[in-house]
Amino acid sequence: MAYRYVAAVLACGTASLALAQDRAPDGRRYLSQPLVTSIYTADPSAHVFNGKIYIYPSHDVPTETPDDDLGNQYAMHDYRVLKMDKIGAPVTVGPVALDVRQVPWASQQMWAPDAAYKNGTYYLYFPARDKTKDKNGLGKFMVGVATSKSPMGPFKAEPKPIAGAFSMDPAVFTDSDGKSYLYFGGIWGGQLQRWKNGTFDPNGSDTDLGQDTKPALTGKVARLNPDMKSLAETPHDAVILDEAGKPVLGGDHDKRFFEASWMFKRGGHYYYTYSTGDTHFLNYATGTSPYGPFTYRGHIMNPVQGWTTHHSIIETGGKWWLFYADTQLSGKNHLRNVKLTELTFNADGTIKTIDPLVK
Ligand code: FUB
Repeated sequence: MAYRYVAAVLACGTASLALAQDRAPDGRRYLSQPLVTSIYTADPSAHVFNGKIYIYPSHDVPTETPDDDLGNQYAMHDYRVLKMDKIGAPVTVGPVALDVRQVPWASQQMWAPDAAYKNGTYYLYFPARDKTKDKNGLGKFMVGVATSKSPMGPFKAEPKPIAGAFSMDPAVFTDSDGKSYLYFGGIWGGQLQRWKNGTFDPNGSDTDLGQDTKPALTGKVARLNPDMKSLAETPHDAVILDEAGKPVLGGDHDKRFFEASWMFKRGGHYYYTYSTGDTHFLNYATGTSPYGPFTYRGHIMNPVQGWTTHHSIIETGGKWWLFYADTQLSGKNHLRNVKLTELTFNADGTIKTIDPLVK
């Protein structure tokens, strides 16, 4: 078996957690190598601020908690920001940017974050369980915001979660007119199925949505106020339509929304991208408004090694880039490593599907 010390140079001299193998257990070769090996990272939200690339990932940590459908194995408690001057440059791993103990309302599970910049302030958006208890003895997922004068943090959390936002996986998109939108939501462990009409049902279903022949649950989108810390409106459904113009059904697991919203705009078209969760695809759907509806177009990426798949997409240096994660370093679902690869478009604006594992 061939081994390589991948990314050791990229990790700025910090010790590696593990050796990265060239090939997955099934013999296929990894398309890309981990960006950092000194800590475990996932759910990378990449941005270009002041000409540099900053990645806001989840910071995965070891736990003895076995895998379950609520995601209790994802026991993360803080965030660290990654920075690189340009694609391919060495990656700096920042110090702790925000810890759950510094968030007055949060109890545990600092899951996939995102960031934004406006008027000299950086905003970190993050989900975490609050301090209430549901039937499982766990808090409900809410979305918070923290601010800093530096893109690397440290960030100071607002005392309460963002009113009107809920569930998890926040992603902020700022349109060319300067208006910003918060996308959020995720089913199963993300509890989106428990929020009906904006109210949380503490005894609601964990995974059984009973939705197979009905329109699938959707991610949510709401415009942010100019303060970037509050919603300007009640969240809308980010509806995904199939090729026939009908809402994608809950039973269509290869197409329906599960988690990991990410919006970008290209050629005047809004690309709403997301994960299908239990079928492990990254998908995209396009529309003419940040609110949708969005028409399903296809897969951005086939399944990675590992259960989750969560990404971001940016344009920098004249090319488009997909940031994603797999479990190359650990082989464990909850100990992931972020990667990147180029994203290419066909002439008609469709995306060329990427295979993260190649023969
Ligand atoms: O990393 C924890 C959770 O797993 C994220 O919030 C989801 O998007 C999935 O990647």
